[in-house]
Amino acid sequence: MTADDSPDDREPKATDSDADRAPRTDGSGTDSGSAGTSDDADGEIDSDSKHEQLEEVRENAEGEYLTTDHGVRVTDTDNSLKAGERGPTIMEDFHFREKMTQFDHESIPERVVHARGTGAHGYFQPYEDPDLGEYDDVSELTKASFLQDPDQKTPVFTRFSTVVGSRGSADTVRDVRGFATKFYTEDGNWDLVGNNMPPFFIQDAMEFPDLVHAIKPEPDDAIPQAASAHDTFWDFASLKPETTHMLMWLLSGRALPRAFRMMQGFGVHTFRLVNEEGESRFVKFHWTPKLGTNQLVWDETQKIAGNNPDFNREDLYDVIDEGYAPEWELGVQIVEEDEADRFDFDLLDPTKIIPETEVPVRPIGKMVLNERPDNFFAEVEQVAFHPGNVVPGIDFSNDPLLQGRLFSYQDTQLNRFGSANWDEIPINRPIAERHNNQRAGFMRQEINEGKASYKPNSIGDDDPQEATEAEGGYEHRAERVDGRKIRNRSESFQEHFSQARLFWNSMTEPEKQHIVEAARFELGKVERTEIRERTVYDLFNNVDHEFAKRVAEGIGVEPPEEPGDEMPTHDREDPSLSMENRTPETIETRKIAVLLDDGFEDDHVSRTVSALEEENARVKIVAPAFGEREGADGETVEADESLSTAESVLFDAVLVPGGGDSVDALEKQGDVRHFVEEAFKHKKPIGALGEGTELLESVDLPDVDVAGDGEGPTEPTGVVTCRDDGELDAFLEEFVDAIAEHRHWERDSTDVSA
Ligand code: HDD
Repeated sequence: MTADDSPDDREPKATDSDADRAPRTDGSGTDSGSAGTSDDADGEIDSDSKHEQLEEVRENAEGEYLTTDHGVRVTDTDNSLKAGERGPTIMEDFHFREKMTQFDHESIPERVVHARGTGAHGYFQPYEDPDLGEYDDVSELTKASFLQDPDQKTPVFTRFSTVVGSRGSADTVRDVRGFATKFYTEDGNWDLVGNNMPPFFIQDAMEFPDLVHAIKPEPDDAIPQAASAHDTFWDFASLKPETTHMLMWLLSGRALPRAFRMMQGFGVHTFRLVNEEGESRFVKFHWTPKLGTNQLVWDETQKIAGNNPDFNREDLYDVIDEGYAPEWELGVQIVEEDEADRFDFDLLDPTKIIPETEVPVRPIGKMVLNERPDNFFAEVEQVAFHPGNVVPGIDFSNDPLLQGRLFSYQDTQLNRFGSANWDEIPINRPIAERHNNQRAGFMRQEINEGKASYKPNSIGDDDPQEATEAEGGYEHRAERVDGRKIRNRSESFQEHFSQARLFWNSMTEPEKQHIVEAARFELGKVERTEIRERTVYDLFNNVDHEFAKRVAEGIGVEPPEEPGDEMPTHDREDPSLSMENRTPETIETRKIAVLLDDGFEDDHVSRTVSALEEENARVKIVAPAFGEREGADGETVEADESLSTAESVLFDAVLVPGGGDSVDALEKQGDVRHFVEEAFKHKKPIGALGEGTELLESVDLPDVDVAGDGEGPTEPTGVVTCRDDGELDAFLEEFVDAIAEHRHWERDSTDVSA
């Protein structure tokens, strides 16, 4: 639906000045309350609308003179104005003063949580034929206009983040990831401010400052950075059993995503969808990545943090630059209001999920991120989200965590920007028109015409007018609320272990082992024995007895003899919780290192590179040094990376082509052997052709039958070899399958962190 062809009941309300009133988006350019006309001449919102709005504030210095902020051309920006060549600087030097003042003020407070992040532009598009099961049409669920028309693309900006670390911390730490999306809809901005894990640690916003104080660096020495593995966090967690479910997620591979484009997103809270008839249903929002969910292993994350602390940030921009726009499906879990009580948990409790075995996720549209920002500060740092930014058709529930967030985000933006006008910053400005009587404050951008900045007024025809619900006005759902003021926790919020156990039960053995090893690391870093014991006895032993024993054995705590009193006995599983069930059969965007030197087998390289690229993998030639490399038959390739810049941890798979001279040269390099050994240790697929197989033999990979002499395991290990060029096609097929599998956990399921 477009602003121009909105149905009659959404026209502005009838008054004498009707003829002057502009459509809901400021495409006409008339009476534009929002500085920066954004959309097409016909007022229609499309995927370019935000881009066009931002175009008005973009600046490009190419071929231009250097000027002061006030537009005066500058003759010399290296030397301050002095009284004599060796004399003191003169106050009159306006260029020096301005340059220095700008510099002195160019940092703003970082976000108190989620300080480290990155973002990209894109669009959201409802599906043509949404699989809505009992609902034929999304309009039965919600009147949100941007969800209705499959031809309409609504611009979005999404910011991904870690939570705990400061702005300069590494990307690959063990942490929750933020997943916040601003939809610039024709009805105003909707911010879906979620995480990559569906439950949360606590149940009431009142506890949030305590949670954050506990997990952030400790207050006396500001150690450790970007880590939950320390006393104060586990002290807090062990005293709050409601954290248990989320702790299981935090200890799992979900906390080490391979890429932002390979992680799910969740709105976490139960929200409401409301249709034109005013009917409301509960909803949970899900983002599902088209590329599936994939994780790094712990040892790898530590090395990447040193080798490339911008690993996830860079990955997002690299794939966009290389033409692969990451994509997620937006899905909803719908619960009728009168069915809210049918669950064994409270829908308002944010430490709980709705298992997909109970309510399936229905896809309703897709998000594509296809444009990187031009300026990190102006766009990624200044983007400001607020869960209270909703549009008609989307409403809140009484989840006490959500209710508190509705205060906190507006407040935190005041701290970050020092002004209530943060919504006027271009990246935050809606495309929908804005008209109200707010027109002052620090850094006001808009120039509001007219004398009357109050209501009611007769001087300005009483404009701007309030809209009725039929005219698109936001009407809060008239939920009946009746209660006494009370400060306590509902009885329905008191069970904390059942879903933690569901999560544990749903893991594969390598995933369980990952959780155990992560817990051993985290608690191993905890100095106080009583905190380690409390976590094992009071939390983990109430999830699963075996789990608690396995952790205890690794951290010097006496393993519990009996299961905890509160341990649920159910053996329910939900396959959707295991990342292993979410690995798609595609190798699209996987980064594959081809290790070679002069004398490589030309045919091996050309055929494998083209076969892998055909599958949309990103192939990088890694040679001992940068520059051109010549094959045995004279073909040349350019090295994308050298052994000084590339390590196996930065790749998803390794291929060693044949060619005697090439392999001989590689074999002499310790870095090459380390590359292959480490890729193996991290369970990555490895391919070798011809003489390349000798390289694998020389590094002596454990339990792999590289020699092909039957001395070794026969089960698949993700190491694919080919000695006969006649079998190259079969090799390629097998290698692609091995890459699609992502990691080969069966190599050694007792050593997941590697
Ligand atoms: Fe929050 C930032 C997600 C609970 C208070 N939060 C922030 C961001 C994300 C989330 C993704 C970064 C947004 C960006 O990229 O700029 N927060 C969540 C989720 C929660 C949650 C999924 C639980 C369901 N948050 C939560 C509570 C409070 C806050 C309970 C306080 C009562 N969150 C904030 C904040 C931040 C923030 C302090 C810091 C920077 C900002 O808001 O803009 O206000």
